[in-house]
Amino acid sequence: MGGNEFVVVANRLPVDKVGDHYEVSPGGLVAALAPVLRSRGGCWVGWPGDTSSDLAPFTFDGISLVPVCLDQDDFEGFYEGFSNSTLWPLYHDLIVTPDYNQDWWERYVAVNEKFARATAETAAENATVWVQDYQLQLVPGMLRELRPDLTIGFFLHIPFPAPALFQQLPWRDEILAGLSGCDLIGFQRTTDEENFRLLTTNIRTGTFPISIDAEEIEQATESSISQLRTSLGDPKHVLLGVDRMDYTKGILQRLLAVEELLEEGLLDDVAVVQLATPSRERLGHYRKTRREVEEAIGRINGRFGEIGRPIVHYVHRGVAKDKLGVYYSAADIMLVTPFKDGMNLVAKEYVAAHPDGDGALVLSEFAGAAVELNQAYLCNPFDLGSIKSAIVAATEPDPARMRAMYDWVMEHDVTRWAHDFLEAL
Ligand code: GDG
Repeated sequence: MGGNEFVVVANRLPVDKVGDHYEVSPGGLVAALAPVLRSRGGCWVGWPGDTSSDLAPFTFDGISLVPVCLDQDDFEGFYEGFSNSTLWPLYHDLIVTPDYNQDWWERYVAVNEKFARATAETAAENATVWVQDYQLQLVPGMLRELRPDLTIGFFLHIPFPAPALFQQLPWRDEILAGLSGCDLIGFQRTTDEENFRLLTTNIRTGTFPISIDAEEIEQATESSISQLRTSLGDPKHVLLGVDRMDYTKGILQRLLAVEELLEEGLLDDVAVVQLATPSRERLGHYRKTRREVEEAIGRINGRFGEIGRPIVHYVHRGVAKDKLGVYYSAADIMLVTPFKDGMNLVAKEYVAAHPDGDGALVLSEFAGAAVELNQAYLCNPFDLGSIKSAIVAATEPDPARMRAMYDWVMEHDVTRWAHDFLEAL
């Protein structure tokens, strides 16, 4: 037993190793939980992000961090395998086919055990523990066994699938047993919560849509915006996509929609900026997604671009946070077209960058964000015609719609999300 009254357990620690030191990894979750961790004398249990280090607990920026070290086999079986090749596609409604592999499952159990043990050792008597996301669904049940005194919450950042899909999982009973160690499970949308409740009703659940650190989104200056637009050739319409390079995000579909609009002469004088952060690059489905996206970009530029003036401006690297803010501010139309997404914080960040009501958000109905941002230009990403119509409508946006969404996002930020969950817990 340790001395921490509040423990956050997440797959990743909120730090990245840069050279031989650590830096806080930017993200809303850290921003929301850091004040709670500091004021309640808490700690964060998680994996440091590489398989080489055997790291002792350390304090960073006033937060105590408890590393759970993973070796290469853990990384491949637990992380790349069961988490990202089984659960991720299954919970995103089989956009690609999940692989069911007994060895990966055994690694998932073993790694969840490591997390549960580290948490049990660090939590004070009667402490509150908040477990995050699909990688750690067995931790609540294991913790309940080790430490019956704890109050345990769990939040699922990704969707929860319909029972008919979930029941494919050979280890469905074990996952449900793991989650039933919780005092409260939080979901992004009521549909996720309802899907879960069709399987079991004796666990307390709630819907808590996650949000962003709205104050952190800085309004870009006029000069940085006009500089960016000039570098794009001063087009009439700047369209923007910002995503991890993931098959759930529908990046190819939005490019195909733009291509058809150009072909039909329904859109012109346009520049598309697609920022895509590299993600899970050793997995075949991710490599295929990247290949298809890059092929489409090449084809669109070849067909409709001019020398020195491509249609699609593409970056396959991480972009600095302040730079991202300039892109959000400069974009006339934000394209968020996932086939399925727990929430999609990019949609909320874009809205927060438009306090004056300018800009337009094209948003998939299948993103959790569509529940709150229902004033967006909604589309069905499985229907190219629907994406095309939403883009065309967004070229003449109604500022009242953006203003309403802006007010909503400013009121419902990530601090409120964390507060609401912890209150309920
Ligand atoms: C999962 C769920 C849910 C992206 N590129 C860069 C960059 N980003 C930042 C964005 C945003 C975050 O990454 C992405 O968050 P999303 O919510 O859009 O998507 P996932 O990574 O899939 O997150 C999702 C979320 O968890 C939270 O619960 O909303 O549904 O899938 O904040 O700004 N940041 C920087 N450079 C980049 O190039 N600095």
